[in-house]
Amino acid sequence: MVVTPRVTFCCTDTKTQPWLDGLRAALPNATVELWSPGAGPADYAVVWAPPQRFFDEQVALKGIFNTGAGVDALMKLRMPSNVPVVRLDDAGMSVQMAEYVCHAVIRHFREFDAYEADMQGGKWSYRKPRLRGDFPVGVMGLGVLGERVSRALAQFDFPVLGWSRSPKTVKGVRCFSGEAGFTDFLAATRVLVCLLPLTPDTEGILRRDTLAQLLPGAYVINVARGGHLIDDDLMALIASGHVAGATLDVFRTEPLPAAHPFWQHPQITLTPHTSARTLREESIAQIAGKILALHNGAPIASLAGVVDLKKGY
Ligand code: NDP
Ligand code: OXD
Repeated sequence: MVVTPRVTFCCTDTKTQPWLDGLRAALPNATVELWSPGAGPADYAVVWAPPQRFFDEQVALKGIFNTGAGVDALMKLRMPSNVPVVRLDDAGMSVQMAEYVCHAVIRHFREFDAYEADMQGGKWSYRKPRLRGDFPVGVMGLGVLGERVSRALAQFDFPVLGWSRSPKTVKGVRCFSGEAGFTDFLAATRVLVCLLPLTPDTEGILRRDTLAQLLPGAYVINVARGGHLIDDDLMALIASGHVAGATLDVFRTEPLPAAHPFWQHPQITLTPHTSARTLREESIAQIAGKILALHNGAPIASLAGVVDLKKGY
């Protein structure tokens, strides 16, 4: 007997109809419904930031699929401990992240912001070319996104360093790991890129005492989560001159509140959490493929992107 999988979709902050249409097209033999309070039990959930009530009510789940790469919002909820949680594994995000970070690094290194201001002011002038070797870029997090970003940066001949929890080897990247490697990683880094998941271990990791260990004239690029950064510490280090500036895509409160000092800061470049967007078609194809695999009995360990609930990512 063929059992029809029941899929429930609950994504706040997302236009729901195109997702429902896409999931239905990709899973023609499944029942795919938009979740609402009191809905019947589903086998698989496709979610982004669902309310606690969702998990309180959905007690028959066999798999939870997150429509983003980061699961920090999910980890704040009470979830069943025996149900696999699967996050997006790239799904078109790593190339976006590589272009965003390379753009931010190169814009800073080549002083394109200053050239833009000069040209807008009718000023034709040259700056002394800087030495690439003076701008080692350190990538925190060498996972799906961080590894792709570090390889892309290495293509531009920047000295690239990477830091992860467990030891890694990435061609063209000087790799450090664990707490033992953190100080050496920071001390050799001038441009710091954060691509860590937000977990109890990494919350507030971009703070005064860590950023102060970077090479003088440091630059900070945060594309992971706002909770990694202590905002006031960044502002103080920019004011002291130790940090030259920052490019920030993510914030503790999103949208960034109108009164936040980042908005007006001349050395901080902001974007609205857009460095790597969830691409609907790629994501639906990935999630639907995994739902079918699980439903047909594939072992959970065979799927990419399964979250280790103890580590929180
Ligand atoms: P992965 O899980 O593939 O990679 C995480 C990396 O961080 C791994 O290398 C891991 O080490 C490392 N890490 C985790 N904890 C620690 C720690 N305590 N100390 C040192 N290293 C640690 O995640 P992704 O690359 O797919 O995504 C990373 C994050 O990017 C997401 O969690 C999300 O928050 C953010 N993101 C932001 C987007 C945006 O638009 N701004 C879009 C998509 C994602 P190890 O390899 O040893 O496990
Ligand atoms: C994600 C994000 O985690 O969009 O995928 O930030």
